[in-house]
Amino acid sequence: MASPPVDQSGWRADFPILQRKIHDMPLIYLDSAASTQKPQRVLDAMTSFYAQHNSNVHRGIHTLSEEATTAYEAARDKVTSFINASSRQEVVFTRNTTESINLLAQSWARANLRGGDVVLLSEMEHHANLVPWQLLRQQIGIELRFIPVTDEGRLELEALDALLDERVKLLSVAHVSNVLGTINPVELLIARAHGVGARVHLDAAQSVPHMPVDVQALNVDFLSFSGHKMCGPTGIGIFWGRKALLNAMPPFLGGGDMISVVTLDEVTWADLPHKFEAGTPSIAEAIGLGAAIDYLSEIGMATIHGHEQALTAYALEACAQIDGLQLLGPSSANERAGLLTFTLDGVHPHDIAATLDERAIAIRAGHHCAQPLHARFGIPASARASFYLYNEAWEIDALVEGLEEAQRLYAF
Ligand code: C6P
Repeated sequence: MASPPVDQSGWRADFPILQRKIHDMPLIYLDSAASTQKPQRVLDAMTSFYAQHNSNVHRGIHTLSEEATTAYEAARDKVTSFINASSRQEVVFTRNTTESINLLAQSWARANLRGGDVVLLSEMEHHANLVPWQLLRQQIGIELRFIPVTDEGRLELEALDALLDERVKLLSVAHVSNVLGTINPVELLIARAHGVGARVHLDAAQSVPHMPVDVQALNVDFLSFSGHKMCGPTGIGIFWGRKALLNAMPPFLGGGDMISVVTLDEVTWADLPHKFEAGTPSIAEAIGLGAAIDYLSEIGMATIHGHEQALTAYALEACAQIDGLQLLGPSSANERAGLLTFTLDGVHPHDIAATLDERAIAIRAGHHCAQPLHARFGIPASARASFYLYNEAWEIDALVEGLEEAQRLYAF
C-alpha cells in the first residue's frame, strides 16, 4: 500500500453538504468531475447578494444596481487574475463550458471558416467539444479530423504530422480528459498548431478547477470552463479569448446590454466583453464564482493539484490490487488529474454505482458524455471516481471496500 496522503480535514469542513449523512453514513462524494460541492463562503456570497444587493446590472443608476454591477464586475476581475488574462475585456461570462464552445463555433468559426476548412479535435473529447463542431459541419461544410487515442489513453502525437496541415484552422482539445484523466501536452499541441497557422482552443473544464492555468504562459487563443466544477454555482461559465480575436468576432446572441446604439435599421455593438453578454446575466452566480475563486486562490492551485495527485497515486495503487479492475487512462499519477475511470469484470458500471451508493459513496457511471471515446475502447460504459480538495484517504479506502463488495455481489 502507498502511504496515505496527508489529510486536509480543514478543507472538508468548509463544505456543509459533506456533513450530510446518506443512509446514516457520512457522505463520500467522489463525483466532482461532474460537479463540485460548494464551500459555505460561496453560499454566503450568493445569499448576501440576494438579501442585500439584488438588482439588475449595467442598467440602473440607483444604489442597488450600482452595488450589483460593482460586485458582478469584481467577479470578472477575479477570473482575469485567476487565469492571468491580459485584460478583463477578454473574460466573457457564459452559462457553462458548453455554451462557451458553442459561442466559439457560431461566432469565431462561422465568421472565419469556409467549406473544406478543417477543425482538428481528438477522440477523447466530451460531447461539448464535438457536437458544436458537428453542427457547424452541417451548416457550412467544414471537415473534422480527430487525433487518435492510444491504448494507454494518451493522444497519439505521431499522428500529428499527417493531421496538421494548412487546411487546419482550429485545434480544439480537452486540456484534461474527463474520462481518462490524461493531462494532455497542450504546450506542444499549441506550438504545433500555431506552426501551421491554426488557432487553438482548450476545453479547460477539467483543468482550470484543479491546477494552475495561465493563458498567457500557454500562448493559447481561446479557453472555456465552468463555474460549477470549481466550487462555484451552476449557471456561470467562462469564455476567454485574445482581445484582438474577440474584437473581430460577431456577437453570438443578440439583445439587451450587448449593443451600443440601436435604431430600427441599424445596430452597433457594445465594447468587449459586453458584446458577448446579451440579456440579464447570471449575476448571483458570477458573484458566487468570484467567492469560489477567492477560496481556491487562498489554498493555492498548486497545493490543490498536489493533494489530488497524492490521492490519485494512493487510489491507483489500491485499485491495482483489485482483480478484474481495468483502468482507463495512463497508469502513473503524475500524468493524470484526480479521477479514476474503470470497468470491473462481470459487474455493470450501474451496479457498481448502486452498490457504492448504498455505502453513501457517490460516483458516476455511464459514458460521461464521451461516447466516441468509449467506442474507441470497445465498451458502452464505465465507472468513474473523481476527487477534489475536500477528499481524504479514508474515502478511497471506503471506495476500494465498496468495489470489492460489488464484485462479491455481481461478478461470477
Ligand atoms: N463534464 C462530467 O461528468 P458543462 O456541462 O457545460 O458545465 O461542461 C461540459 C464539459 C466540457 N468538457 C469537459 C472536459 C467536461 O468534463 C464537461 C463536463 C461532466 O464529466 C458533466 S457531463
